[in-house]
Amino acid sequence: MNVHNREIILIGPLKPLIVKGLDAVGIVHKTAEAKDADAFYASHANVRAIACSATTELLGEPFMKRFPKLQIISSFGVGYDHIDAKAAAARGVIVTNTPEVLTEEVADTAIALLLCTVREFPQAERYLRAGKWLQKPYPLTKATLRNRTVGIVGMGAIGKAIARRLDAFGVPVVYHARRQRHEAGHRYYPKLLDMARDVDTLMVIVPGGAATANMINAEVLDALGPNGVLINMARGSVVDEPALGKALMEKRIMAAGLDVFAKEPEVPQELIAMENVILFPHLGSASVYTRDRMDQLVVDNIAAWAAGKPPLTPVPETPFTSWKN
Ligand code: 8YV
Repeated sequence: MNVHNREIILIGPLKPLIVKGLDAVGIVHKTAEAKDADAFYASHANVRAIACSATTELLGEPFMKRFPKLQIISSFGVGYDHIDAKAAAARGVIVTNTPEVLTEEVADTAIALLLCTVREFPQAERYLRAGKWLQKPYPLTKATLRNRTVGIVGMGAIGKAIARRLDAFGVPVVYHARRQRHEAGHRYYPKLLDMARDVDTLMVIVPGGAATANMINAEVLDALGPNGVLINMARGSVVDEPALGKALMEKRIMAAGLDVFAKEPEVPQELIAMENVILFPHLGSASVYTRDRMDQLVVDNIAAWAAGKPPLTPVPETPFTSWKN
């Protein structure tokens, strides 16, 4: 492939590792530097490769149609609900994501969020900083992991890494997923509602998108009950946010730990106002170490494409056979 055919559109922030890596592969056109996005895309309509260095606005059929020769979208993040992968498949476009390199980091964050929510560590730290410990000790926490059962919603690679950690903690784990994973070694619930009824803690780690939209709704929260704790490490779209706010307000569940929100970075004021909600600014994978590995994988998929080799991590909807002409 000559250099002319190796033109790449880069969508998203200009992270040094990505920019340097792509510069070594071909000519990079940066949306971050474009004054008018429409004119910019129109002037590069012949590109065959797009790299996204962060999750972006939805890249659907109307977007892909602008690039008739497109062969690959190399996307940052394990989640790719911002890309219509079925539309890509229909156009012969390969979509790649960045799985595995973030699995353990996100699982670490999930456990941290769970512990913070159940044992109120952020609140206790605020208490100390406010000088209140000098008056009296922080109250004993109502909740503990010691008498809880965690129902994991979604048993992919990250779900399994979370389950492994909870096993080591001596916390009973069950799970709900689209299909049973026999290798998981935990009780499987085909129905989410049944699991929510039987456990007091839900750990949500399913992919986002239409199939999981609002799956954690008022009915599920009520099944979880007044002792219930909800942890969302997936996507904001998976939880009916107003229903969650209402359930927390009315004490129909006990607490929630949220790393993701429906309209990030906006977080509903009612959630911010509640003491029994722990809010993380979407930092599941957010260490320099792990983000560098994710960035590198975005580059490596483009480099494989440029060399005419199979992509490293195509998503299941766009399995690789050959690069289209
Ligand atoms: C990133 C994520 O924080 O990989 C994912 O799907 O949600 C996170 O690792 C996210 O992509 C930020 O843009």
